[in-house]
Amino acid sequence: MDTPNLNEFPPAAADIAGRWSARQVEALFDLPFNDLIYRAHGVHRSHFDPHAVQLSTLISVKTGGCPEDCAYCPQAARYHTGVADEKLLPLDQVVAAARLAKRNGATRFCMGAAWRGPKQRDLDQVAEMVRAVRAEGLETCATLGMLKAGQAEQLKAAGLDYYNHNVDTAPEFYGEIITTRTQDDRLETLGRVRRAGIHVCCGGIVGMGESRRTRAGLIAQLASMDPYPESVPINNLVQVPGTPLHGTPPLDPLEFVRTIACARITMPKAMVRLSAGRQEMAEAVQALCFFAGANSIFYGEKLLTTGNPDVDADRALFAKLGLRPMGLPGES
Ligand code: SAM
Ligand code: DTB
Ligand code: SF4
Repeated sequence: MDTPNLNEFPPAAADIAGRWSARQVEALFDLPFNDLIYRAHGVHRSHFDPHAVQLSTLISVKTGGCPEDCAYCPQAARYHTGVADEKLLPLDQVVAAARLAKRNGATRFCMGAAWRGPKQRDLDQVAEMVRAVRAEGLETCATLGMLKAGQAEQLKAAGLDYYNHNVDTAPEFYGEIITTRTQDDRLETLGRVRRAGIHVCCGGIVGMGESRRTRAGLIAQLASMDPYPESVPINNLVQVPGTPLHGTPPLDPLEFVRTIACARITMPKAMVRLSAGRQEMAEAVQALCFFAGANSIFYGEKLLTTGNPDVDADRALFAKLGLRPMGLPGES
């Protein structure tokens, strides 16, 4: 008698409407590793040049002192992590950092602020930063927390290309990580961003002690957004002493690769961003992530407050793997 193929049950495919349930994504996670990354790589190749990786440089324009309680975050005022509460950076410093990022080969500059959401005065200043960075010939991205009515439109008018706002984890695990705002609050901001015509950058974090089912639930939630985000950052938790999640057993690196592969299969045309956690990740694991469909990274020695591989290390890795930086849209 033929042995039933358990990998086909439940089917590792979306439903007719293209939506993915957590169970369907979990079936992808459960595939033998080689089957999963072979499939992901095929999807990747049919939509993208497999040798091109998009480079974004991050800057923290407002660091620390955040009133939220995100259990992973070194910038939450309530945890004692040694991150000081700083003022909004002056415009000239932001422009100087953007010029350097461009000279190093980045095509996008992402400005992050440790706010629950921007006050109107703050937003006016960030809009000036967006204008100035765009005038340098870079794509712009901002991550400022929750937006109120009209704020996304103001950012769009200033030339903002992307807004990053993560759902962070699957709905059933979210309350274990953040209590000061709900996932619905986040979805509301994402709706405002989408309606203002700004590209959506939305992803999450793994390695927070969640189950495989929860990781599958995160990917299913992102993939079922209509449309799914243009950019999907997958962060591996950077454990910072003083945060509640410090000391969480680390995720098996191959499970991280599986998460990237599932994001690629379920969101074939999205830029899948291999985000936080690269400094702690072996080069061979990063190489597997690129094979499994990751095609963008944060580039430059710092994320917001924590470290990232330096430019020379990434250039050497790209040379070893035959990868090259992706140009701006419309450039060859
Ligand atoms: N305050 C804004 C917000 O939360 O939307 C914007 C900045 S916040 C630092 C941006 C994202 O960084 C978070 O949503 C989270 O996914 C990610 N992040 C923060 N701390 C992290 C850590 N320790 N490890 C991995 N990702 C982290
Ligand atoms: C995202 O998903 N990851 C980036 C970016 N969006 C803003 C932030 C990672 C932050 C890691 C911790 C830190 O450096 O403070
Ligand atoms: Fe504040 Fe953003 Fe950090 Fe949460 S992730 S504590 S909102 S800076």
